[in-house]
Amino acid sequence: MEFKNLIIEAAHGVAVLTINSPKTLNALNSEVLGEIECALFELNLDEAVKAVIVTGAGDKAFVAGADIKEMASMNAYQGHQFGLKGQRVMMLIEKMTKPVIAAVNGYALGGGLELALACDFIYASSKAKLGFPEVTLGIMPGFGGTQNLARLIGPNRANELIFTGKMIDAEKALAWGLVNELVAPEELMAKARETAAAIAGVGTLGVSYAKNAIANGLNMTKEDGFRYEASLFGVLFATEDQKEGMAAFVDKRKAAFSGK
Ligand code: DAK
Repeated sequence: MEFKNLIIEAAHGVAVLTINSPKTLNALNSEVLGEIECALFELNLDEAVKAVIVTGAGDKAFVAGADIKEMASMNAYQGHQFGLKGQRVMMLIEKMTKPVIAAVNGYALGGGLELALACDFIYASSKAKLGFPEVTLGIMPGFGGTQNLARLIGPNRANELIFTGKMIDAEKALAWGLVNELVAPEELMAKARETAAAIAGVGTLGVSYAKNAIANGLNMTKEDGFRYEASLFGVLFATEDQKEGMAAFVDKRKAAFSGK
């Protein structure tokens, strides 16, 4: 499928989805959100893709938020539809059976930071700036930001970031645990690709079930989470990946996982 605002490349199990609307610093309008939803849906179904990287085109922005110019003239119905579309994208990333890495190459603001937070983890350029400017526009985060940020970095730091609307730099984002690692801008994609390739080389189903257990377990009591983990763990013993992974260890060879 062709997209007007996205560049999709896939090779060796790793797909890169680049949001490419530089005139608005890759801001998320209805069309861009719809394209991201379609692209992620397809990438999730594509068995050759084992890990996905989401990034922004250019060296200035990952995504500078939802498109303020489009939102400015929305009525309540359109605002509602827009919100539902954005939330579908964020939930889709969480429900995808494969890991999604955010490579934050510049501004990640508002809906852009929510997109990054919906991913399984974030690598950031040392020049990135992150924040939730919604309150400066008279609104609040609405694509899951209040929920995902507070769960990731705790309520107090989330409160400070969201209530002030101020941006933080990449160093502070690292210190707060918002991003996993800072990388020189020119090395960001290489780092993300290296990690995605490592994920693509291990047991597909083990990775997929681990993602499922972590995401769903966070909404359970610890005891229910343990029970859920045990069920998924058990299911893996009915898969070719488990047979192949363990046979390869015993035979002292590299496993060739089929994802089945
Ligand atoms: N939307 C539309 N256009 C944007 C944009 C945005 N978010 N961000 C930047 N642009 C455009 C600028 O208007 C400018 O366009 P022209 O004037 O050239 O036509 C171009 O991109 C370059 O931007 P600047 O000239 O401003 O570049 P600077 O380097 O000076 O500044 C900046 C970069 C990122 C600091 C600045 O552009 C900026 O403050 N941008 C806005 C950031 C922002 O406030 N983002 C948060 C948006 S609120 C919802 C759920 C969620 C949301 C909404 C609804 N529902 C449940 C309904 C989410 C809301 C948000 O994300």
